[in-house]
Amino acid sequence: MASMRPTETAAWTALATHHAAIKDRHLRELFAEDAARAEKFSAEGAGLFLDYSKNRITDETVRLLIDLARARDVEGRRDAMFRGEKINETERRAVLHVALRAPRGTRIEVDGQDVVPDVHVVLDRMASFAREIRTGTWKGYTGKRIRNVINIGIGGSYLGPEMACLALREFSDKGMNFRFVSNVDGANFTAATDGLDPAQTLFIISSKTFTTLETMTNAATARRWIVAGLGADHAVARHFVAVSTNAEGVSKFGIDPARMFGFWDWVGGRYSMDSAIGLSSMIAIGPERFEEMLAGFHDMDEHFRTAPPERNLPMLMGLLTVWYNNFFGAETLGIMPYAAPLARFPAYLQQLQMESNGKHVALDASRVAWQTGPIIWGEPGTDGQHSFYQLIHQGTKLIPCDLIGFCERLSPLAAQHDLLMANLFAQAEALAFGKTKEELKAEGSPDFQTPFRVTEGNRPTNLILADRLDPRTLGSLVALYEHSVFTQGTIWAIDSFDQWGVELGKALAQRIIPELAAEAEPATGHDSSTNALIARYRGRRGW
Ligand code: G6Q
Repeated sequence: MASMRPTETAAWTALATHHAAIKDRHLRELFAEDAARAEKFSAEGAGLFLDYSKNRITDETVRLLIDLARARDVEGRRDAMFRGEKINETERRAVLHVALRAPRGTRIEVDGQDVVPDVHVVLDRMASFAREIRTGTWKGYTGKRIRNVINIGIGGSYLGPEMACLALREFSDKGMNFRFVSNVDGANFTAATDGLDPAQTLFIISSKTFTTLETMTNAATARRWIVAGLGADHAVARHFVAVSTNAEGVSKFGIDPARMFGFWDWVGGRYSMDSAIGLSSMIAIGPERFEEMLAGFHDMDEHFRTAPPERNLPMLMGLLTVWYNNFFGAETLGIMPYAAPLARFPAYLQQLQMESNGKHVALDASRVAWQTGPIIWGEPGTDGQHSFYQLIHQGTKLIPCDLIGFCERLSPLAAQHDLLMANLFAQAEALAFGKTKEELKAEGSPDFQTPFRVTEGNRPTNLILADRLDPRTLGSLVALYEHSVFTQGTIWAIDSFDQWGVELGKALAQRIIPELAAEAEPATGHDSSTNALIARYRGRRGW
């Protein structure tokens, strides 16, 4: 059994000593010393190539980080996850998103029962429904075919499908529109339905619990929109399907359970884009392409399960995050995809990582005495270069970044792809090596300006390079981060699979909702600030 406290392991102490010894070393020196550095610090798996040589590490760092992984038994806990053990300890649940992409015939048991056949039953039902929609066999209430698919869901029931919809647009049915409603702000629903014909619109109500305030509110609004638009209550049957684990809630809402696509309590919301929550993605790209995406996920699962730590992409990336987070005191991690279709990938990873590892209680129920999950943020390159990269290059904070690029272009504009990739490589180079006073002088920089133009470099990056942004690669990329998050959470001895802070958030507004009603007495039960804000809002909302 691994020690509960990572900081008490010999590996942690050794890393702290090692950090003191190398923290001031510059990537310029490290590269100058070792001609084989790029080759040594790169690894490949599941279609992804990782160059991690521009990190502030030496052979010794990697060795010690792997010692830490061993001391925390990352491999043992990984195997326990794959075996279906209940490693989500605070909810006493198995953590089996890996079963969602297990090929037919694989056996993964939860409480003695093989779950893989159930996964494929749902996938098959999704596939036949997706085909009906894509071919137009499925008709709306008035007999028109469906052209618009709107996913109503939030958090884990939204971010993955929306991210994938943008990322895989090139592979999608261009004759259809895919839109997403997540926010309880009515403006979201209004914009998503703007200009759409209800007769051609299908709503997918995606909610694991089927109780989430935002989703239930938007689902009710959608039902009214369909009934008003088509003039009949029973139009609902042809225009709504559900994705949920709550069959009773679904049927109470008025959706026939035969039109519900299920999943299971061992799939966490933020780990669910490859479950039935991905129904909108499957309708967009078709069942075959969706299967390719699952194969990409599975490729990375196999890589994570079998590759030795020194060549294991998710382990290496997880360990590097720990290195900066816990030893350099870095607070954030930037995710910069050099691919416009990955515009929502940083937001997706923000939930995946921050909801998983934003925890302050260790598995032994004591408060952690070490930093846990970093703040995740990011925007696509090259856009970010014209805004916040300034702070990464010349600010006072250390911000490790993951830069992601693809060798093949998806757009027909070949020359532009070279420009994009040139920027990616140039940024990684500039962040690592910077520009010295001497170099600037040699380039003719005026003396008064030179000090301000110096960039120190020594800013670490991981560079992930894949051949093509396609469904299979997207699956591998998401699984890479899922398992990196797992590695980090295991090192930090926290439960990466609960989300008690989110549960709290779900309850918080409930007390204030009735206090906003027109006929309610003025609120007095809160602090003076909250009471006054409620009063001001009620006085000014304009109705
Ligand atoms: C994910 C979280 C959270 C959840 C949403 C939606 O891991 O638990 O983001 O996905 O709150 O929940 P429902 O799917 O139950 O509506």
